[in-house]
This record gives sequence, C-alpha cells and structure tokens, in this order.
Amino acid sequence: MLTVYSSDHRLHHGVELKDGAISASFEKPERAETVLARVKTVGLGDIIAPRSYEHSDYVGAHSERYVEFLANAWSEWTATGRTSQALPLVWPIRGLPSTEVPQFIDGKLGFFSMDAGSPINEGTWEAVCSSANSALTGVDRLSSGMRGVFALCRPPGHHAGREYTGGYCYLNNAAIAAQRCIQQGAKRVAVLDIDFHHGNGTQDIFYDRSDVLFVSIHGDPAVCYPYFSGHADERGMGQGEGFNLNLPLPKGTAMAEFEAALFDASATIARYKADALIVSLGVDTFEGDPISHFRLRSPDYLRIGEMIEGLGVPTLFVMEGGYMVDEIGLNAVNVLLGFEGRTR
Ligand code: SP5
Ligand code: ZN
Repeated sequence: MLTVYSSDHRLHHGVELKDGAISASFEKPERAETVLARVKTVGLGDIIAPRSYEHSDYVGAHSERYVEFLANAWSEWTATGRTSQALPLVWPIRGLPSTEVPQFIDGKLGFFSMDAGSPINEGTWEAVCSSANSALTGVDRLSSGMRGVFALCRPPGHHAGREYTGGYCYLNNAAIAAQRCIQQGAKRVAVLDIDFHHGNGTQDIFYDRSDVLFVSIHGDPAVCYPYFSGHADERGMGQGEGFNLNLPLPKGTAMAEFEAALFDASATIARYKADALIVSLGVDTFEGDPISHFRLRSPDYLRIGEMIEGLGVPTLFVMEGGYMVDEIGLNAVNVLLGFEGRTR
C-alpha cells in the first residue's frame, strides 16, 4: 500500500488544557514519526510526499472565510505583540445575539472554534496544509486505480467542521478528500470513522448531503468528548436525512462489541454502494490510550482492516487520533496490513 507523508507536520506542536492546567498536547509530532517508522519496518510499500494544492481545494468541505482565517491567524495574533500560541477564550454560545464575524483576532479565534483544543503556532498552517495535501494526493492516487492508499495525516481532521477548529483539528482531511472524490466524478462516497471520538466535524460538513454517507463508531457522547454530537438519533437532515449513522458505544467497549458495530456499519456502507471509501483511522480505541476509554488490543486492528477490505471499495485511510505513542504505529499499520491480507 502506498503511504503519503510530509515531514512538514513537525512545524506544528501544541499545548492543551488538561485537568485545569496547561501542558504539552497529547497530539505531538512523535505520533506521526512512530507510524512512519512502522510503515517502513513492515515494508508496507512506497512512501511519497504530497503535492501542493490551492486554498480553493479546501473550500467545499470548508467555507472560504474559514480557510482565510486559518491562513492568517498566526500573523494577526502576533501583530498584537503576542508570541505565545494562539488560543480562543470566548465562544458564541447559543442565546447571544450576534452572528457577525468579529474583526479582532481574539474574537475570530472564538468564532471559528468549538473548543480550546486546537492551538495555533507559527508553523501550524503549513503543517495543516501538508496534512490536507496528503489526503488530497491520496485521492488522486486512488483515482488512478489503486485499491488502497494511506494518508499519514498530522494534525488530524475529523473534529474540524465547516467553519471551526476543535480537538487538535483544523482542516478536515477526510472531508476534503471525500469532496475531491465527488469533484472527480464519484456519485457516492462513504466516510467510515473508527476514531474513539465522534467525527463531529465530518458529520457537520455532510449532514445535509446524500452524496457523502457518514458512519461513525465512537464513545457515547453522554460521557465522552466531544459531548455535543454523536448520538444515535442524529441521522442527517434535508437531502441528507438517512445518510448519517452514529453508533455510540459505552466506555470499556472491547473488540466483541466493537466488531458487532463495525459489522452494522459495513452493512450500511455496502447497501449505499459507494464508489470510494474514506476511513478516518484513529487508533485511540486502544486499551492503553491515555485519553480514551475503549479496550481494543493490537491484533484487533488486523481484523478491522480485513473487515474494511471486505467492502471491496477503493479505500483511502486518513490518519486521525491515537495517543499512546509507543503503540500507535503498530496499531495503525495493523489495520493496513489486515486490509492487505497480511494477517499472520
Ligand atoms: C483527533 C482526536 O482524537 N481528538 C481528540 C480530542 C480530545 N480532546 C479532549 C480530550 C479530553 C480528555 N481528557 C483526558 C483526561 C486524561 N486524564
Ligand atoms: Zn480521537
């Protein structure tokens, strides 16, 4: 399997608010390096750099004003004399009267975010573009006839909505990839999200559309981040009604229950008859993950890859979460090995 990877991801390294204090983010550069090392160790296949794309290639999944905000945020932040990472502090919660985009950067940061989980530093935009470009390059290779491609994206993307950052995410790499498939003539694209957290951003972007089916297996939002989306009764709206499937599972879920949910997800995707499949590949479902609550074990990821292969659809894997750095390479690449039938 071909891997698309850019070392530019290293330009982004964040902080996070954890237990009421600021600390280094769980979403750190070593994550992608560990996955890349594992890709090499198992000899998964060629590794290529992404090509470059235009900002307009991100529009469709996102709004133009949001892409512009991201591109300019660091310079607007530092123009105010600050050198620390840019973080939002105030949000347009329901009930406030204004829907105007503020002019000052501190207001914009709140307007275009769902939480304080996506800090912006000097190299963030470059890293974010390289991540999205890896997904786009993956789609272009898929269109040229490949059966499976791995976009080793960092930072991740699935919490980023049409107009907001959140949960370590800025541009929604999986959604940008799905949108490109449609632009290249696909009639139906399925996005399967197996990260521990609900892919609220991807759901948001495609909620009113029937040309992209979104299916997500994740920790129950009643007790798990992102808390405000991911319930089973969110089924899409308008044209998109019936084209959004959430399969929330309780904390402590192990492979037997996860596999049953993946079986249901697969049945829905098979019925949809997708021309292409995008997999939001998070491995924070692992039993040792420091911020998540499922109990999958390393060999389980081989089985997940096998099941995804069984759908028989050209598939782009897009890296999302997974925070146990020592095991993220083993687990993520196990999915890919399972897909390739290398399961022993
Ligand atoms: C892409 C992705 O996986 N994003 C995840 C973002 C999760 N952000 C908030 C997690 C808060 C969990 N608190 C953990 C406390 C550990 N003691
Ligand atoms: Zn996650």
